[in-house]
Amino acid sequence: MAAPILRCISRGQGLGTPGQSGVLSLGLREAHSGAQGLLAMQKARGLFKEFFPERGTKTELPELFDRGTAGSFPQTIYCGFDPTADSLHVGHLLALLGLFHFQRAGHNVIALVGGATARLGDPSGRTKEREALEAERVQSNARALRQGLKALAANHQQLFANGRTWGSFTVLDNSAWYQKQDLVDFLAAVGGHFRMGTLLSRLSVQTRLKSSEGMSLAEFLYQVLQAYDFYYLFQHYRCRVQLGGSDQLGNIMSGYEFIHKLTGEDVFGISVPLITSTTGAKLGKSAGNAVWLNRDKTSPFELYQFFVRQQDDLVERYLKLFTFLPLPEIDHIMQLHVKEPEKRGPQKRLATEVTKLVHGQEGLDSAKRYRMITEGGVSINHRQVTNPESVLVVGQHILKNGLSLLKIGKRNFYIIKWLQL
Ligand code: YSA
Repeated sequence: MAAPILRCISRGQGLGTPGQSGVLSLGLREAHSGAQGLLAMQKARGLFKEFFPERGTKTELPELFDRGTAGSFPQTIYCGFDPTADSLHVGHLLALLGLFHFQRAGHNVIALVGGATARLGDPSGRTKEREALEAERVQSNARALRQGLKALAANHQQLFANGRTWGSFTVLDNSAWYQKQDLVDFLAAVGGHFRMGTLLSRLSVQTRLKSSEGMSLAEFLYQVLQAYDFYYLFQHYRCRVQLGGSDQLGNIMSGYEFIHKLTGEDVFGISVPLITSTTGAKLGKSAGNAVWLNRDKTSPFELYQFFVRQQDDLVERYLKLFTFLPLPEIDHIMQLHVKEPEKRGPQKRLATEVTKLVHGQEGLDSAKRYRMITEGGVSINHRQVTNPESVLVVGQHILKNGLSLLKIGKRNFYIIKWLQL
């Protein structure tokens, strides 16, 4: 039997129940925002939306990232991803970019795969209960997500680090600490620290309780597990900040309350805005509108096209959210766009930056080749080929003498000699 998990922690002073009103949403106070501060900068880009709690009891959130404050550097920040599918998607990418910004500033980040939590299903932002996932399916999804997270972190490092020292990027899975956890031990040690009134007051719970379907105990307990994860990472990795989409704020608050109650220490939550489709639905698997980061599900070309198709009114916002381009460069790109809107310069730059980050230079090149073909830029033996998946036919694309004349763009001609037909 696993040992009781909360044996060695001391009970700190309690803190009431901060409601949603404790969220600092309109802007960091002057004192919080050193002009160049990481938080203020990401707030200006629109990436960081809300900070919670508004005030710490001993420390303020910006102080955590201040190199001048003794003992505060580097910090550890985490964000969780439930393996409800076998790939990350564009919505997840925004939370990951939030982690990358911290990593670039020298902090250590943790991407936590919810191999355990995905079995329960997070009710946040959902009107219906998630279909229960079998353990084996969750395990194989979790494997795929861990791989996807590592691949993205490696791309990010390879493309942008240029020899600079960044913080670490660690991938963990919460099944590691729940797998051998005895249920009675867990409830006895953790359960007493959560108040039903507070748990019930969460928006995710209220919405579901009012729905005709109601809410299962598994879903209701989800926030307790997420809160415990935060506590676990605080204890083992000194992690003081949890980042997530704004649908995660309720769960993050539960973690804050739990940790603060047990240890008296300050921890914080940061949210990123939710990316929605043109109909306003959150982009993701549940709404069936996910744009996947795994190339077998959404090819590099399709990912590129998703961003190249963005409307003018969104593209500047997305350049700030999804790329690392400095703000003055984005301003410049937008100014050029006013003069030559038909060139769709900002859309192409956005698509290029995101495709490169997700699929590397090779993926970007492949997306551009596909795009050139679909736009009619390639012909073989004077016939346009517009389907990148076309099979070459002897007698048509390959002449009887074993030659093809390939034209790419307006001026590039190649003669191909096929050695074996
Ligand atoms: C978090 C912490 C834990 O200790 C354990 C598990 C979790 C996972 C969390 N409860 C969850 O279900 N997240 S998620 O898998 O649905 O999404 C992962 C992250 O991407 C979340 O922060 C979520 O808010 C964010 N996200 C998903 N779709 C998004 C989005 N962010 C912006 N726009 C979207 N469309």
